Amino acid sequence: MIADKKIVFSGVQPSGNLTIGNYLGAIKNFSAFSDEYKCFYCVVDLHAVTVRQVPAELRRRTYETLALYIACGLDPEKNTLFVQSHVPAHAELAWSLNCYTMFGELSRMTQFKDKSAKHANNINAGLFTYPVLMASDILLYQTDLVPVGVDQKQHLELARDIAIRFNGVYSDTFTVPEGYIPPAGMKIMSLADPTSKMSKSDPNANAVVYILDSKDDIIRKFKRAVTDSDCEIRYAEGKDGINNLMSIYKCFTGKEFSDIEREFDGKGYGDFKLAVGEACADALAPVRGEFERLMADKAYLEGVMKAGADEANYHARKTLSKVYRKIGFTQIK
Ligand code: AQP
Repeated sequence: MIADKKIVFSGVQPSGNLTIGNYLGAIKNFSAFSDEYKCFYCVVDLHAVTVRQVPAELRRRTYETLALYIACGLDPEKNTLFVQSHVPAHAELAWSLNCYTMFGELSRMTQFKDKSAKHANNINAGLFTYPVLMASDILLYQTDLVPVGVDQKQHLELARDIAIRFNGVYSDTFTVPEGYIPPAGMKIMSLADPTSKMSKSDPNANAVVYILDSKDDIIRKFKRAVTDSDCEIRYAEGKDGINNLMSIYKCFTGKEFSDIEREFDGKGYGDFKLAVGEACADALAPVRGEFERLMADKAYLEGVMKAGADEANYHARKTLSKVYRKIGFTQIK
């Protein structure tokens, strides 16, 4: 608790241009917590280097991700917005928690298996211990609730297991966090292969809709989306492409699947794809405008980063020194 409020933490990697998966599964839901909870939203740049990044691009995307947080409705006065590498306690706690996490547990993480397959020439130790850094991010703030897409469920469960294990050895130290996985938008799939997750690092730009894509690009990408040969707009097993488009349409319009089925009864996939593209582009247009305004004001973004880092550092250091005391590290004034 901070000032009688429960705590929310979440983060996004600046590892590419953000997608509507990142938006619908995570960022769009963040602002709903701002009034009731004390919220920490982080740009997790330390996580991003588990995959090779071009330094100048990583720097630019860190600013862009912060600007997108704000453009998507996160008010820096109400939320602590910060960059992970500005708060050294994340890396420090991760080292200690590595020693309370089992090799076997990390070996079972599906994201490690997926990313190792994708980056076979760079299966580094950071990729393997990524979930421990994520646990540290969450546990440092004594987080109660973590809003994430369903792909992060396994990592979140590991964070809970680490907290419970540490608390069991040393007495209560960490709050054991709960996940918040949004009912809609939990997993947005690739437009080219609707059986795999839409990811910002997908090399096929046509498979991915970026938050900052132009209206024309968004409509063009949806027009090319893979569907099926059955020509019926119906949410059903085996219709992965249509199910994905219906989920995206639902997220942007608030309509239920049954209403969508009625709306497009007797119509073809072409009409439906155009409607999904337009709903998506219209919903994102204000975000794009606000993003451009913010990116033109670097000094403002740096002010937000600095204020966020100061506040995050204060809370993170409190937890870290508690952890160090419990472990038995000596402390000097
Ligand atoms: N397709 C998705 N559907 C729903 N939620 C998603 N998220 C990501 N993709 C989808 C959610 O976005 C948040 C931030 O994700 P991240 O940047 O930390 O890493 P990620 O999950 O690995 O996202 P990407 O886009 O797939 O990045 P790359 O390609 O760099 O690995 C998380 O809450 C995630 O659930």
